[in-house]
Amino acid sequence: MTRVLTYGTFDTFHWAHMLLLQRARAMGDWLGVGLSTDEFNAIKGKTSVFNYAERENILRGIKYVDLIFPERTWEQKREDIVKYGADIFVIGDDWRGKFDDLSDLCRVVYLPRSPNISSTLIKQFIKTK
Ligand code: C2G
Repeated sequence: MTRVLTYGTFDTFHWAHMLLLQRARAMGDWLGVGLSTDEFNAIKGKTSVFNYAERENILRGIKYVDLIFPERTWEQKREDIVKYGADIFVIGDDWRGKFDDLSDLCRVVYLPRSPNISSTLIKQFIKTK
């Protein structure tokens, strides 16, 4: 059984998030998602439109996602990989290189980030309405 982990805020859930989760899940038999808490978002310098509970509720409805757990720190990934027995860590290549240090524990894969869509763009578009 190949177990995959990914992490993110997944605010204003959109098709690129879905594509990422779909591709991540397709790399194995199980996908766990470390969902950034509102507090961790602040550490990441992000504010999300939807809070953790609302974002988690959306991910719960996605068939590619087998487990959702809070992402509270940058450092927890190593512990999570061991805890969940992850074989692969996947994330968009906007993070290319940033998580190579995990490669002693599991395969690290950076997937192409989808162009022309982001939670920021969606928020900006709504403001102009
Ligand atoms: N993503 C993508 N294409 C986009 C936007 C996002 O492929 N146009 C991917 C990101 O690369 C990431 C996932 O979708 O793999 C979630 O994106 P965000 O919610 O923006 O997550 P981020 O803020 O990058 O958090 O510790 C890791 C961080 O928590 C990642």
